Amino acid sequence: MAPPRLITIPFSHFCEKARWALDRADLAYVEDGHLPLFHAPSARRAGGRTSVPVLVTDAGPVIDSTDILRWADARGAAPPLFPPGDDDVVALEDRFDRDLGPHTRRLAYDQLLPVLRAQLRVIRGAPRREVVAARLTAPLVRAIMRRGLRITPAGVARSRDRVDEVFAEVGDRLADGRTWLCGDRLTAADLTFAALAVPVVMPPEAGAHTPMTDLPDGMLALMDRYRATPAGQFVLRVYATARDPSRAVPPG
Ligand SMILES: N[C@@H](CCC(=O)N[C@@H](CS)C(=O)NCC(=O)O)C(=O)O
Repeated sequence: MAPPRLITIPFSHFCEKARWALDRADLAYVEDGHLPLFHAPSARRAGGRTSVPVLVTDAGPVIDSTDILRWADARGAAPPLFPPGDDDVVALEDRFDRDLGPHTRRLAYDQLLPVLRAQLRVIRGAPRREVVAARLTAPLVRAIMRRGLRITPAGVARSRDRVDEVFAEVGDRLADGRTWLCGDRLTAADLTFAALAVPVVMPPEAGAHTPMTDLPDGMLALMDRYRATPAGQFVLRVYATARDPSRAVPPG
């Protein structure tokens, strides 16, 4: 039986969330990475909408990162990311998906789109032809992404507030000295928070898929700002202790 295919944008934090769950459960898969915009035909062909990750399995596509975590829970060897009956984990995972992921993404793209051509030189895991095409059409790609992600000064300010709010909430939860957000081991709440915080915290262990060189000053300032918070420190710790670096090999 062929291993499932994980369609991704390699540096997408929602894709990192899914990839981490599959790696952690020791489930085999083949990653099929694409650049943003170029990813859509593959996602659609696989039976998804346009968003990734999509896990293409023999039994059909698994279309959302949360469903991929549950798919991994049902098949993998690791203790489940969603402990049965733990509503707190379900609620936190959902909150981070809705109120953190879209906003860390907007803050990072706001900083990185102006240096798109330089970033295209360090991106790994996407087909060469897509990188060349994106480099040739960089102004158009930049404009489409700014419009699609609503990257405006007001949108960026709103996203900063939302990220601050979620980071403060997580910091409050950790203030009693606990190791994990819920219970006494890693769950979907920790994994989702850490993965969706990657665009603003940039833990080194995520560097195989998220390019971290040639970052503009604004991006470094963003990273310093969030790394300095208790929630940012938590992200660095979760990555250092729970993300096996031997699995963080870039695709292709
Ligand atoms: N709820 C989805 C969100 C995934 C998502 O937002 N993916 C982004 C990449 S970070 C994407 O594919 N955006 C392009 C698009 O929607 O066309 C999930 O958890 O899988």
